[in-house]
Amino acid sequence: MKTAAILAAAGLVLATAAACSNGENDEASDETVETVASAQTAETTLGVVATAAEAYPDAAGRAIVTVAETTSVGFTVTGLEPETDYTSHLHDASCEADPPGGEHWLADPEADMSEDNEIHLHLTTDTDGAGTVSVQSDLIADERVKAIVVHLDAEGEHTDAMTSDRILCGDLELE
Ligand SMILES: [Cu+2]
Repeated sequence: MKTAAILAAAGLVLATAAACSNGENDEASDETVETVASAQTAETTLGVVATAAEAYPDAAGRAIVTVAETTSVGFTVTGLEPETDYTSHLHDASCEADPPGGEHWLADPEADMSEDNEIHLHLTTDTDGAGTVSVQSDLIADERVKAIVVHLDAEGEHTDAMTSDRILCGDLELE
């Protein structure tokens, strides 16, 4: 009887988790422990990486990441090329790394690099080379996030790690 009770309880937990993930109902949520991550915010100043210093002497920016039930990332840049497309990602190493920011942060480190497994932002600058962008992702940024990097927009395959086109980098610290 004890075993049956445990199995029944496990079944209830699984059923509750499935219901919550669909966002349909939470009437049984008092049967489970709520594990909503406490919100945290990290801010950083973006600096020009060494390889871009000559081309972008005035580039600068500021980024903010807020992690709660989703991850919100936003940044503002100035001093870039006017009316130009840029891509930004959360990265897994500090701006001191080589290349700055290391590789892309992957929500599932065992899965491949893809837009679905990373947090991306796409930005087109205005006529003054400035811009602001924000994105909200269902992926939960964690302590493996170490930096945000702004690249010239990539041409070709996304799986290119884009080591040569980094312009701005800012260190981030999440728990
Ligand atoms: Cu990147």
